[in-house]
Amino acid sequence: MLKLQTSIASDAFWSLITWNFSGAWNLELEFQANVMSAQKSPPLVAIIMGSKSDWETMRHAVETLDDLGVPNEARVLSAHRTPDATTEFARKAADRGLRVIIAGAGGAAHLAGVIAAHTWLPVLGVPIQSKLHGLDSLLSTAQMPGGIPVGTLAIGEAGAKNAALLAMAILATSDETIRQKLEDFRRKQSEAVLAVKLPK
Ligand code: RP5
Repeated sequence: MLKLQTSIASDAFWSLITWNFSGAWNLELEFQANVMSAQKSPPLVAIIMGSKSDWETMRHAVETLDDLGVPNEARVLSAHRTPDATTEFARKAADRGLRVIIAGAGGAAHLAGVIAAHTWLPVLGVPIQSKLHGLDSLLSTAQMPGGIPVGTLAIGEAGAKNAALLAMAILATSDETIRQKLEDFRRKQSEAVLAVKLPK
């Protein structure tokens, strides 16, 4: 009997090979494979940004998910400039298999709130650094009236990176592979901090 198990993570490896001999000649080969690349798997996280000019910030969310092997998609949609397409995206997101949406916008940043209004999926907002140092973006994203939540992260690059990690934490509650990757990331991060050598 041959049993093949796969999961969504990107790094291909053969983690367990167990040979079980039962009866006279019955051979059971059991192995676990983790062979599907993040790029080929259906996206679990969408990274939406209000403008191409947001990419330099939002790419940190994309790169974090790519580095940790979480299938994702990224695109520009604007609450103001493409309202119909934004609404359509949000309405269809859950049925497409997406599980978390990250939305980054700057200025009068309504993108995360508009998306959240049209989906039950968790929406994480990233305020983009703006002409007002991102405070306008932060308040526009965070100050949702009660009833439609947006989980708002820090302004700029750190917020984008943390949005990806928080998306992973949400997925990790029901995905063992992603939980392991998140824990590995945390462990390596701690090791790197403890290994720092100061000039003195
Ligand atoms: C927002 O307006 C975008 O999210 C962006 O942060 C800001 C400025 O957009 P551009 O004028 O650079 O396209 O909708």
